[in-house]
Amino acid sequence: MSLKDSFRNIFKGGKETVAMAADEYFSVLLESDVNYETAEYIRDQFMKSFSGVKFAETDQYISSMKKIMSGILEKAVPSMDILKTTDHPCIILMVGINGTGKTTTVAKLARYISSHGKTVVIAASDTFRAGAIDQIRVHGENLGIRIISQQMGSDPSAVAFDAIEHAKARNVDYVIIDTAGRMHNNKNLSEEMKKIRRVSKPNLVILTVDALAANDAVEQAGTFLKSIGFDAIIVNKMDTDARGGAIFSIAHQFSKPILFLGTGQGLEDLHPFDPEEIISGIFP
Ligand SMILES: Nc1nc2c(ncn2[C@@H]2O[C@H](COP(=O)(O)OP(=O)(O)OP(=O)(O)O)[C@@H](O)[C@H]2O)c(=O)[nH]1
Ligand SMILES: [Mg+2]
Repeated sequence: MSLKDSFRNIFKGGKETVAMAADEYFSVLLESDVNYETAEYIRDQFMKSFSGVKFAETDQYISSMKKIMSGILEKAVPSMDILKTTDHPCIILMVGINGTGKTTTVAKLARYISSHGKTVVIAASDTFRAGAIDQIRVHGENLGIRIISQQMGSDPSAVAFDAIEHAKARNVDYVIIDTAGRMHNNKNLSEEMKKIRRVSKPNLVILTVDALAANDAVEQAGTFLKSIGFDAIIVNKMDTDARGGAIFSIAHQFSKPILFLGTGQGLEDLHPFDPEEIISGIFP
């Protein structure tokens, strides 16, 4: 059930104490893929907003929840605009565990940037997975964007380096580097990622997370944060997250800006992160 529907069901039983309402909200949050720490934070804030009060009106409960949850998302609104950069070329490194939508997001971002009149080159630095180079090449052909690649198994850092050299030589505005989907606990892959980072000196490292993986995503991203580091997040597969709680965990746990939301498999399915849109979907 969606957060919106579950929240609506809470007060069907009639008048409730603040503590009862807090507990009900808490269980709904957990059931809707909000992770434990974030749900606890919300409950604490809720209790605080009614300190010294035993009973309140349902409307007051709703409006307190709305304010707390909206505050969580507001903190993740980016202050930067990737179209307004002074770096030239601006080097963007895409990282994330396998299947979270890195390659698709590289293509979506390239489309977004080039549709605003900037030039882009893509580095096919996933030389690890069979088919990865062809996948990004097809996107490049569709978009009319140059892909720099070598054969499978070659050094991903060398591919990134080539793409950056290409951009510098031809005055290309952006370099976007796709990388292999790696397990966060795979040490060799993690070392390789650090090497790509060292060699490419990115201006922006973007982590992709999968809204469906919800609590896993938080844990995975946490491991990434420690080992590689990232500057911003793109949350993918928002279109498939029926419950809608994951975004709150992601926003609350990382204190990193959420640049965009992936809302489908198409290359145009990249939406700016807009807390108000999400909040009004939950509290109509
Ligand atoms: N519904 C939906 N599907 C998505 C979204 N983003 C990516 N996908 C799909 O998720 C699958 C994996 O996407 P990829 O871009 O290949 O993910 P990846 O992180 O590059 O995967 P690896 O390279 O294997 O690590 C593909 O089938 C994509 O079409 C999204 O926002 N919504
Ligand atoms: Mg990929």
